[in-house]
Amino acid sequence: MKKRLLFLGPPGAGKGTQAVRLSSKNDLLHLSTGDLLRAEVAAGTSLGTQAAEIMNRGELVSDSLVLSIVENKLSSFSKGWVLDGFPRTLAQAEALDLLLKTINQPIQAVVLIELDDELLVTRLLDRGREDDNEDVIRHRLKVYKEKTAPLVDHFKKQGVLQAIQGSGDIETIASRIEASLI
Ligand code: B4P
Repeated sequence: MKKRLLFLGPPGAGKGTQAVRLSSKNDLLHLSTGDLLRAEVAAGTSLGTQAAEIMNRGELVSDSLVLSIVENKLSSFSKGWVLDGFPRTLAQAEALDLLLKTINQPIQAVVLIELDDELLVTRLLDRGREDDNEDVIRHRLKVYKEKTAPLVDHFKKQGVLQAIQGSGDIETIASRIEASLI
């Protein structure tokens, strides 16, 4: 199975849900920039205070802040990893390309989880995290389309993109993902 993976998709598509499942089953590092940022917020660090305000508006945290977090984690782990919610901008994708080249760990697959906007909104309203209210969710979808969706072409050009239909139950989607990674 491919072991250096990246999960891409709109907010609420299930990146976190599937990345946790796949990484624990296969002993891979799960690196979620959202979780790492929320840990900084919970710890009350100055980075967390800056990030909380941005996240609660549905905006993206700055590329430099996110990159510093990722570089530290990724360089120290070579068994395989699942990147979840990172990169989210072209600048982050280009920085990641460079980092992976330096540490000689190329991406083997980018799993794009696709789902209709209305289903995304319903799922996130059910989840009810601090940044999950309808106005903020719709703003996050807009930011996704503007800033993150261009990464689909970026990774398509690298020949690593696998699109997965994100509707259905969690197990069904997990099976689709595993089948695409053989
Ligand atoms: P993230 O933490 O990445 O969260 P997300 O995109 O909202 O959710 P995800 O797609 O992982 O959905 P999940 O599995 O939880 O980002 C939060 C914020 O952090 C961003 O808005 C941004 O501000 C900041 N941030 C993070 N990374 C950044 C970066 N690289 N650069 C800048 N800023 C960054 O699933 C959603 C819900 O659906 C859950 O409740 C789940 O239980 C449910 N669900 C999942 N699969 C389902 C299924 N098959 N059927 C029904 N429900 C399902």
